[in-house]
Amino acid sequence: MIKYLLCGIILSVCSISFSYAQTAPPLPCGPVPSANQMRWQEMGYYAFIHFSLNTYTNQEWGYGNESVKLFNPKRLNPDQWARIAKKAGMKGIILVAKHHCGFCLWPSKYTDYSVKSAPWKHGKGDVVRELAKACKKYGLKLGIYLSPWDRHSADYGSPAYITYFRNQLKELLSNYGPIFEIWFDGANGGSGWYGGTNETRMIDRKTYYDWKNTYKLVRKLQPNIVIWNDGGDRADLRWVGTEAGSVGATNWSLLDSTGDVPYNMLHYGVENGNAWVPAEVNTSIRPGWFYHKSEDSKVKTLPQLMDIYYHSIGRNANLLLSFPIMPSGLINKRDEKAVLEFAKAVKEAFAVDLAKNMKTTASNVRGNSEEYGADKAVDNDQNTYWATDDSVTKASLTIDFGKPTTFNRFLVQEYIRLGQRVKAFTVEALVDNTWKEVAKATTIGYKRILCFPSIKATKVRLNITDSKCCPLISNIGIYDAPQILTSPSIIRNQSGDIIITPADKESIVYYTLDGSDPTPKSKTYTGPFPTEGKVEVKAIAYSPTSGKSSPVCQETFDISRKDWKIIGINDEKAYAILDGDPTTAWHQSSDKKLPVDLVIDLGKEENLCGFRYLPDQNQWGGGIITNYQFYVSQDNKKWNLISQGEFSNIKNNPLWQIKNFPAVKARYIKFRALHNTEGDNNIGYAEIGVITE
Ligand code: FUL
Repeated sequence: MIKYLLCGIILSVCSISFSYAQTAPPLPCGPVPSANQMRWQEMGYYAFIHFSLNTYTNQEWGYGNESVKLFNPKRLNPDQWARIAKKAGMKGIILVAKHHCGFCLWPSKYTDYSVKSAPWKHGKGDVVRELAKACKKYGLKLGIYLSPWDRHSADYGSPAYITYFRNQLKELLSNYGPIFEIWFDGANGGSGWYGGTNETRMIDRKTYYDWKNTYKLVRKLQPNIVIWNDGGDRADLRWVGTEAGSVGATNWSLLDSTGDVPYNMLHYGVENGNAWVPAEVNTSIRPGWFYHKSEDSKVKTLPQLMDIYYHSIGRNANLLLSFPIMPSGLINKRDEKAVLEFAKAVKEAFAVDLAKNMKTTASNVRGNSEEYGADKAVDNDQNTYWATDDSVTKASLTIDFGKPTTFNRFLVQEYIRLGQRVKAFTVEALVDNTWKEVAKATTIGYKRILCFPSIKATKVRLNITDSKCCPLISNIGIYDAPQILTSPSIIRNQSGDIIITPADKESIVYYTLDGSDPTPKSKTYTGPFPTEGKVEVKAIAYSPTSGKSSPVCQETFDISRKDWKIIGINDEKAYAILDGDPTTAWHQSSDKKLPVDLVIDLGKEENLCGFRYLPDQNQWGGGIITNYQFYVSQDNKKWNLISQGEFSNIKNNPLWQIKNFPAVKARYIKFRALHNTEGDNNIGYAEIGVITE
């Protein structure tokens, strides 16, 4: 009897410990997010506000000597900014409180270079306070961008500036309520006004700001904050290495967060990084960060914004979308329209989750326990998840619609509180009893969305083909997003031919040359056609099957470049810079030491009033000119310098650079590169153009 009793006890102890081992919660796999990072991750997307003296000088970077008297917005209304952000579904607003020029949007005690010296509200205004109030009213969180680089301060470069910088941080983090994020821009050091010295001051980005102690101060004043910095220094969030609006398709929320972090690591994260540093994609709704009237026609279109959405939020990142405020103090109507259309389209795309509460099965369930069952991935609860046994790193989960169902989006989320795990996965659809692969990807993270052509299937299978530890999937969503047509691209080659390319083969392209918006009644594009002189081309793509049109794409071209000759260079490839195609580039031979000249014969005398330069668009191409001189000549002998300066922020945002000057007649132009972003001899160009009267 005692023998049986003992056996029974041993057996039940065994079975208790056996089932305990199988259903114990998974252990963390590598670094995990902090509570602040987790709260931030769930915010998804939020607004950025760029407004400063640059708004009044039409610049991207102020030099630091711009007059505070320029700051006099007639209709400044942070309530409008917050109302738009709220309506667009955003969760917060980050305000550029001080940009590189040093001008402060709040009445800082530590400088006169602020709103308190401006005519606006007779020096009694405080933009930060007004925005904090508006955010509160709309239930939005407030964030602050404080530029570490200050081209106004006489102390910049010395220890005294660090005291000044920290004093400003104290003001901003103590007087305006809770701050969810602080942004420390990576653009640091270089030329500036610096109290009238007009010099170049370089600093060591790693040591100068003593980030360790600066962060301590930040966390003490705002314990719930997340700190953004461009990579190293153990910040909470990282830059993604580009301002174009995308993070890598492989995106680990991990980084080796010490030392300098190269661009490619910022873009993709580091699989076995030692710190949790998730990605924030920052981009502007227009090409530039600050308002330029000339960009009114360049507000990002719906398909462009949707691409940004899928390449940020859809790739395990948050999205920080910037609005350039107009001189009046308001967000432009076009930007408002664009963001609201975008928000509506996102809502429509993800309105009906076809996977919700569908029948699920999995190849493995942790300890066969209900707690970790496959249904936990479709139960609409972020806190439950499907998990496998610890030893499993390949597994699949099948969703049964019960009937043929059409879809084109697959959304999947990991339970990241226990780390980011999945390294590779595929999505398959059961069509006519055969499994077809519809998408293949690498990382998942907090949220991954895959887009593919619409498919009708009865079942969908997620195959995790590789994972760092057992996978934990908290959510799967399947959607049938409405089609959104991408605008065609328009270029003009050197001979003057207009070439219009639709994004897909099925669309028909319609265009106009008279400034009117094209419709399916306009001219059909059948192939390149010749043009002379200045032209404005507008085009749409139209889908005959859905009857939908893309947004209008609009390009204006100046004089034709047919007779232009590049002088003194024996390399036919150089003509890539005149071919109108932004994807082709040419680099001067690297044995040339800076300054390097590019001389062009325009073929005849022209009435010039500006020039345009597009740097190499290949992310790794280099050769981006930062400082230039522009000369003109009638005879290729006597040259007149008519424009010189910097291309601000060209490294992070390599856009068309447009420089205007008083009209001048000339037949020859000389574009001189004085300096590039890397400080080497590589000088490249994607395109060069002139602006004529
Ligand atoms: C960059 C800055 O230099 C730009 O002007 C802008 O503020 C952007 C958000 O960050 O690095």
